[in-house]
Amino acid sequence: MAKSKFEYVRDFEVQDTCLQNCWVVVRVDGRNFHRFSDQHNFTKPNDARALLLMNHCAKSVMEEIKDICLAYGQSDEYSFVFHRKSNWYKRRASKFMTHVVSQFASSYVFYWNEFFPEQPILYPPGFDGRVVLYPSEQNLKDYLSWRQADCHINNLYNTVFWALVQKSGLTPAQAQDRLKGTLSGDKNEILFSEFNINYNNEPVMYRKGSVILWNKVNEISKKVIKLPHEAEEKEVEVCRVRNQPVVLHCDIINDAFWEEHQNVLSAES
Ligand code: DGT
Ligand code: MG
Ligand code: MG
Ligand code: MG
Ligand code: MG
Repeated sequence: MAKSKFEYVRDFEVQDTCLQNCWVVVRVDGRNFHRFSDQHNFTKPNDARALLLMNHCAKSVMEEIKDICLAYGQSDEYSFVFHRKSNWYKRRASKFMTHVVSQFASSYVFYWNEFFPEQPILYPPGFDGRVVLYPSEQNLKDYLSWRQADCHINNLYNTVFWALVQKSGLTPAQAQDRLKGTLSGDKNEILFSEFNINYNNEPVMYRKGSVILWNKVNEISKKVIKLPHEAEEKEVEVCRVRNQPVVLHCDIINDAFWEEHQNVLSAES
């Protein structure tokens, strides 16, 4: 077919192929969720509804994009890891990033009501996205450890901060002042001695964030079949193995996690 004289504009598009053999991570993060969480009355420091909605959206992303082998989320962010051998959309970074972020954002609005039945969504939230390539398994594990360490540091700080504000009546400025220069041991101590809170007993989803992996489950469904030599139709049970994303709340910094889930990074697809 003859090309139009306009076709040349295609050449203005740039190649954005992700380097072969690297882990591709897409991280999405809520835009100005400081404001969004305030306006939608998220409980402080953690809102279980909001975190469960984030997990649900991440599962929905994985159901749509099977080349994602693992996801990790905390606060208003989620990281999606594409398998290093993935050739989805010929590894175009813009495809990876925009599909993940748009699927995530539309899911967030689509499923909002299920998680916030009493809180109408007041305006359309946005999410940013970025793509980062990690060339070695260790780099990828360190990336995920970095996000989980971030979760821990922020959550410990926020837990003490809001205890000081909500239970001791300090103003936010006073609480901030009180925590200035404290180490994590000091924060644990304040929680324990002043609020009788053992930080390690706080909900594990808040402390560790959420990891999503694929898990094989047996799915049993009923099917009506008609055998050629029988007059009547009959109902039979059909069992098939289905891959399903499952959410875990556990430590991913120590080797134990990777030893337990060796196939996650080694599988070819
Ligand atoms: P950004 O990402 O630069 O557009 O700006 P923000 O405001 O989204 O900043 P970010 O992503 O660094 O921080 C996440 C904000 O979301 C932070 O202000 C706290 C809020 N947030 C996240 N999860 C919760 C929650 O469970 N409860 C409450 N109250 N706030 C939360
Ligand atoms: Mg944000
Ligand atoms: Mg930010
Ligand atoms: Mg964030
Ligand atoms: Mg198209």
